[in-house]
Amino acid sequence: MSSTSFSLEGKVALITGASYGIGFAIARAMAGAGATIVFNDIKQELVDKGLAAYKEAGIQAHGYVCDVTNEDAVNAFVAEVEAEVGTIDILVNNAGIIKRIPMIEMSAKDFRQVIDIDLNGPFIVSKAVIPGMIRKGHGKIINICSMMSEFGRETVSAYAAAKGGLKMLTRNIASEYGEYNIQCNGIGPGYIATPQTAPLREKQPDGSRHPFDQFIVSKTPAGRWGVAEDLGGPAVFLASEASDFVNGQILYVDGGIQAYIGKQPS
Ligand code: NAP
Ligand code: GCO
Repeated sequence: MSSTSFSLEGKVALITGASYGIGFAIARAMAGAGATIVFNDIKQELVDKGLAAYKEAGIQAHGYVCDVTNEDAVNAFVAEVEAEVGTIDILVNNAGIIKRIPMIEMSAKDFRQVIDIDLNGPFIVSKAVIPGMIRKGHGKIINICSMMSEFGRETVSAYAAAKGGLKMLTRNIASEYGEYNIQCNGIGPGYIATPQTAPLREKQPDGSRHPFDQFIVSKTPAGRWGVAEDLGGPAVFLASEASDFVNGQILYVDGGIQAYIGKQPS
């Protein structure tokens, strides 16, 4: 291992759904390691908001409007990136949604939408990007999985099914394309304070903390929610040459929540 093993200089990194949240934090960390940042979102206003945020952070990012569930749009988007920026060396399948609905109350339409974005999306984007990685002779794919790749809980059946599937898609891409020097791994964030989990941290009418907020903090050895920036270093590692023999793994960045029985309620 050399001093440049963690460098991303000269690499083009596509992070999907990265106008804000975890995707933005991962992109910012990768830019700090030298990568050229490309991101997409489904609305021009969000892409513009993201471009402004990257610029404020001193990052000259390339933003595109693209829905990861639309295969024709994704193929056109990737071709545009390859023409305008360069062949994609690093792909972070970050775009995702969650719908918290008790399973027997959830419509098939809602279930399908979560699967479409959180599982079909990473398939579609990876399928579009891998041929370029094969031509280049290397590639890094990082799928943003979840603790729900391992656990279930009330109201998140579609999300857990999608993220469980994404864990196995990660292992399958690793198996099928490892021979082309493409490594595919996952990052499994714990509970991270982003807009996606804001409903779980809302103050109660009496000013007390949300019960789920108290639960997660009591189950995390660090005694706190993660922040998006906690994911930057692990993502740079999995995007760099330092992880060239790491393949098909899910790296959980959860503050130890999966190792801990939890603190006795006070
Ligand atoms: P977030 O704040 O809700 O951001 C999700 C991003 O994905 C948004 O920019 C969203 O754009 C974009 N997106 C949604 N659907 C899209 C589509 N069809 N095409 C393109 N972009 C799309 O979520 P986050 O907390 O940063 O989470 C990012 C990833 O980490 C997700 O995959 C999530 O499942 C995963 N994760 C989150 C946590 C956590 O605790 N926060 C933990 C584990 C895993 P719009 O705003 O336009 O919808
Ligand atoms: C939930 C949360 C979780 C987190 C994350 C945990 O409702 O349980 O949204 O799903 O987003 O996926 O790793």
